[in-house]
Amino acid sequence: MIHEKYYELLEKQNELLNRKNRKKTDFYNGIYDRYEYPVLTRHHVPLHWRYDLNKETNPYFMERLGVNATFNPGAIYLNGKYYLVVRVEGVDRKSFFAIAESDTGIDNFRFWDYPILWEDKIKDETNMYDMRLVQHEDGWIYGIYCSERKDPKASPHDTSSAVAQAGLVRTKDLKHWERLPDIKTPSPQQRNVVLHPEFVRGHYAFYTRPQDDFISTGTGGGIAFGLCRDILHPVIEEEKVIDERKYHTINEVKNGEGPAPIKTEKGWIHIAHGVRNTAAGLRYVLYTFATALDDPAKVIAKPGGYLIAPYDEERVGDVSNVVFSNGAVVNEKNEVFIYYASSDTRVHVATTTIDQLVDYTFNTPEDPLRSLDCAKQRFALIEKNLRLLTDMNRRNE
Ligand code: BGC
Ligand code: BMA
Repeated sequence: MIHEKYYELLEKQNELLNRKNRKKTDFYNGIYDRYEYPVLTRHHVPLHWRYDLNKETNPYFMERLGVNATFNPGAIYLNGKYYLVVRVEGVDRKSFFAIAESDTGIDNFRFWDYPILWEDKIKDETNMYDMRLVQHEDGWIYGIYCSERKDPKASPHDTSSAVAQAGLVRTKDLKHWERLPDIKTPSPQQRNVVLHPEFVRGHYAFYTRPQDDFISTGTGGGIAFGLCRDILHPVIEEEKVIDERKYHTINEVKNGEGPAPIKTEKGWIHIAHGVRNTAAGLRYVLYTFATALDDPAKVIAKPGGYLIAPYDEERVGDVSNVVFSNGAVVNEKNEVFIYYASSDTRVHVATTTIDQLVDYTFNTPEDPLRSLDCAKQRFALIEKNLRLLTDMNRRNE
């Protein structure tokens, strides 16, 4: 017998799943829109993934396998639908991947019946998260995720040191997944590895993020670029840093490629995360840069500062003061949907267009890196505007 509480909770959940989302009216920057509600929270996860519905085996209708958070989704737009490969984190701290689908991209996301499974080939892999989904021109959809395991070199009493590697999977239909070997790079640890959607000089091309340690990037200078000939034996021999971390910027401590870059007429647009340290811990924001169409490793534009930072209630969560993105899609109307999670807790969407993203990325002034130069930069804008305003006033007299 099914517990009566199930139907009560189901009704409430359906209200949440059917709720229409709308643009926030109290937020404006001309670059993108924010939305009233997150597109996914742990409350969107199907009840039958969490409760045993049977009244005999679960008389109190307890959550048997609770879910802590839904965040950092990979994203893909296929046949008119928006799909997210969501990082679903159980109350046991382990994450797994699950697909949620929507017709609008801004609301009504629904999880498929089951989370994603593939053949268990990497036995020491403990945790999996932050998948980047890429439709590659070779015909496959690839997923690269962070595959985390206990550091085999850790001393016997050290039960937290870990190694992060780039796990690789591929699929044609998002249903059947093939686990390929981990991607090897010259760096001892890797996170935020992303496949470029096109071949570059006949090779598979990747954005990587060299790092010496699990948390600290150490000598890893920033977002790097590397090539590999054979995706079935994924070895990147050389990583060249293309977007360097810099002192006293939004990415002073770490940065990493977000979703796969978006192709536009003026260049590839990259959305990345930048991290700086504060007395309250690390602060994660998103920023963009552009690389050349004929050389995706060559940066040709880089706006100063961040594109998206934690805003209002986004600031607070399991890991507060974080926004992170590893999924963005473009539909046939050239509308861009940037999926980002706030504070490792829930998923939001920000929408814009290719034209706006290009204008923002190519026409936002660069970071001059020093306070007085920043003040001069602003001074010049004010001067230009005041001149225009005075001219207009004179004309109207
Ligand atoms: C967590 C990630 C985090 C990483 C580095 C992992 O164990 O699951 O969310 O980014 O540690 O702090
Ligand atoms: C990491 C990422 C994310 C996470 C962020 C903040 O390094 O890989 O999984 O959102 O830290 O905790």
